[in-house]
Amino acid sequence: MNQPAPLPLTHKAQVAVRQTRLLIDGEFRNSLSGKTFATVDPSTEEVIAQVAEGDAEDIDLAVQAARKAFDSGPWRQMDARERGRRMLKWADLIEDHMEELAKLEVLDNGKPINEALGYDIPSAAATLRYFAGWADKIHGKTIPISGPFFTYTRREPVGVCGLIIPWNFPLAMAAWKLGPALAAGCTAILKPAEQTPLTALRAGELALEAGIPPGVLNIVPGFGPTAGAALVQHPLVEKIAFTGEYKTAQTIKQATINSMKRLSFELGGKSPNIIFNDANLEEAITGSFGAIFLNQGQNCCAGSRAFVHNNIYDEFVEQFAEKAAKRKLGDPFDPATEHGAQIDKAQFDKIMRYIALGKEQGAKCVTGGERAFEQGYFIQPTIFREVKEDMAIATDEIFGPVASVLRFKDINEVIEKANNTPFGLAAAVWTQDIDKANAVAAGVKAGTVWVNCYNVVDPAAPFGGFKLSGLGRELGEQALDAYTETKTVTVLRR
Ligand code: TXE
Repeated sequence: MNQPAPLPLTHKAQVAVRQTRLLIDGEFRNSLSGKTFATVDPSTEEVIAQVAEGDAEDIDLAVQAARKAFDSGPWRQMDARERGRRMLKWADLIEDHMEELAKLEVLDNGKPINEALGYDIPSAAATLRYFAGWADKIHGKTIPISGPFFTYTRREPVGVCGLIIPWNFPLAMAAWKLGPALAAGCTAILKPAEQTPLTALRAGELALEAGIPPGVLNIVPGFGPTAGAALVQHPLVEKIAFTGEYKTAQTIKQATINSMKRLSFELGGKSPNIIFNDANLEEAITGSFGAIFLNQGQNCCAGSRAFVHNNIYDEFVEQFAEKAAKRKLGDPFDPATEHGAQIDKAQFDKIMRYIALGKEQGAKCVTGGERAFEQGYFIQPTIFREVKEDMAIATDEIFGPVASVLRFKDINEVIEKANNTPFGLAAAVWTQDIDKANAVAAGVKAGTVWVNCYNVVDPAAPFGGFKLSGLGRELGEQALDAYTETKTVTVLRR
């Protein structure tokens, strides 16, 4: 193994951490226990700040506040258009603070500044704006039932929502859940991931400034087994929306088995990315590259299994590896950096374990495979060829910059291989033949299929998983289903 070089720190972070306390009932406060936890910069491994650590008693306070705001506060009763207007104001404020929020995200998460400015923060604003537009368009139907009755439905907010989010796209994930929840008239307790609490807290300040009333949005950073579990189990919470590992989702399911809490889950994947021999190779390589290496591979829909047609396999792997070897790793605050750090030591170790397993099980590592710098959780973009379907790197979600390139000969075989996974979040196909594209789109069990593109996610298009990859859909009109109850009202006509 080569000795990793020192991390070249070329740009100063230059962002103040303004908010580190819990947001409960419209006020920022310390945790009741007074405990704090350190949030760490993954690119330097240095502590950024101490953040108030929420526990069961803080969750209880936050849930009580959200309950009161739902039952007797103005949010749900408010003219729906006014609710939308305040959400739009919040989206505007997030955009006005784009640079500050992007820098906070980079500091806390280790992703390149260009990604935070190009995706994370603008997409959080766009998602809130999209759902703000729905606030006055959530309506029921009149239904012609038999007999002397007039029947109509109302779409009512589900109630108090516990929103538990991960660290890979921190502010964007918050917006995916808060957008539909707030538009529907729900109130919420957001539990950010313990690795990345900073942007949510700062955005919480902006929400108050935008006129989101006290108690409607509460933010309680803390750990999963304490704050997260307390939120899941709280009897006054009607709904849990969660993004994270499928095993955690199963724990949440177990913990709520004796209730009828509404659950929606957006979980991991092992998404197949299928490249036929008639594809435009240059486009397919660029697309497949972003598919796996965006956000250092910490992407639920990462195209981690590239299935490449036998006739173009060698050419594809060669060019793919050349591109990976040129990728610019380094200081995430440097605008030229393309690839930042993994989120923490646990994820770094997990990825390095899979890289070692790939080698042990006989796959050929054609590029990368090592720690990039002495300091920080940087891993070189890594590509394996001659990967067999039963190898751990082809079956498990690695959640890191590790691409497995597999071979196939014909369309039926590749559809079967693509589906040979317990996951079903996304898939992609690269071909110039519309019939092949449609056959793959119909044949793969995945919530999203991209044709000649990858990672195209828009607030208006539903996103979610088949099989172990989730339950329900986020984004788009369908997301509102997860935050509303349908009430049928039948009136006797005299
Ligand atoms: O996830 P967790 P981790 C996958 C990815 C990654 C693995 C582990 O494969 O390597 O999961 O990551 C909260 N009750 N994804 O450990 O634990 C936790 O505090 C309630 C894919 O970070 O699922 C955090 O806020 N909440 C994924 C959130 O759950 C609990 C993104 C996610 O953490 C809890 C992240 C509990 N018992 C990881 N335990 C994606 N789909 O994008 C933890 N949490």
